[in-house]
Amino acid sequence: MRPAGRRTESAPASEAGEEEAFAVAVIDGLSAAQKTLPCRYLYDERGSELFEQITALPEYYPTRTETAILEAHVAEIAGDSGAGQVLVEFGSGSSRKTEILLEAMPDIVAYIPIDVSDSALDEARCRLAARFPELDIRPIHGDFSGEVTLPADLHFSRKIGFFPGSTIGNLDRGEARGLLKSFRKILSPHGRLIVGVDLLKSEETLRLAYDDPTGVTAAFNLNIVTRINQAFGQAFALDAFRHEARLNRQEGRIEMHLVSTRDQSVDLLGYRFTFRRGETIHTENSHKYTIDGFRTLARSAGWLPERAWTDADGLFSVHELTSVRPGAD
Ligand code: SAH
Ligand code: AVI
Repeated sequence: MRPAGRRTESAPASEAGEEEAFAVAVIDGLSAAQKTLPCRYLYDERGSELFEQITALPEYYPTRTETAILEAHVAEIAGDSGAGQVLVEFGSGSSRKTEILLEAMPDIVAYIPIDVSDSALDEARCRLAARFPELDIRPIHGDFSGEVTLPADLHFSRKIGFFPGSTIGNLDRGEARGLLKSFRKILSPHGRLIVGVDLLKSEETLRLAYDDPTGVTAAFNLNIVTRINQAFGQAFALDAFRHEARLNRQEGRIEMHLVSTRDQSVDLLGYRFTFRRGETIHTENSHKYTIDGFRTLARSAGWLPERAWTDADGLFSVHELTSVRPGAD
């Protein structure tokens, strides 16, 4: 992973590696029986902008609800942060919720936002540096599910992890368990993790949140195809795909798909991918949990669930986890 805090270095080798990894993911995903693309590729500069627009939609309840929970319980959530601690955020995006925590944690010495979106990291770093001039901000550009190496000089500092937004819901349950385990190692010893988790709710609320009438979520979903076109040539006709949000009750998740509106073939990276009318590319899962369901998952990953906070309507939850067996597998 490439540190993005000091943006003086350019890393062509790493960028070439990233492009190759993207190409491999596209070829693998579009070759599968159910075509798929990894949802982290939704977040280039445009994708991050569109996600920010989503967070402001009246239909997209998670952001405002989680923000309100954090504001209402910040003193408890911040806990006894103690001097010299480091805040590590996974999938930090705009880092707006982080500001709530940082205000209540004046003793945090360093903040490490980790994100695949360079533009989001940059914007957040500039804004936070202006608001918290004493804070040492060390962004890491990369995939939080890959190998994450924190700066060596912070190795022995106590760490608090922050994983808001229900980004954990974008992984299936097995992957989420693996990710929670790996976060425990990253934050060890004696790590503490604050995780935002979206809750199961009515079909209507979920559908509207993931298929808003103004079409921002549709644009966010379609942007993954635009990104492929920009990286590898204008292979996809954008008007030949439409956004669809599907509720998968059995898996307890809402899925985003891009539906082919006609029979077509797409020539890309030396391959020909054929689509029947109605066939889809599955671009994202967003799993929803019950409070107990998430606590069970956390326990299975070696975390001890402590407090959980929710809103009056039971839409969203914020969990405090502590490390049971520091550093253990
Ligand atoms: N934490 C913010 C943003 C959530 S959107 C909030 O709560 O509003 C999800 C964020 O995670 C995006 O900024 C996206 O770029 C990032 N992201 C998604 N998958 C990632 C991955 N595998 N590794 C690192 N960042 C990832
Ligand atoms: C970042 N992630 C938790 C969002 C979600 O709700 O699954 C991404 C998103 N997809 C569609 N709208 C928002």
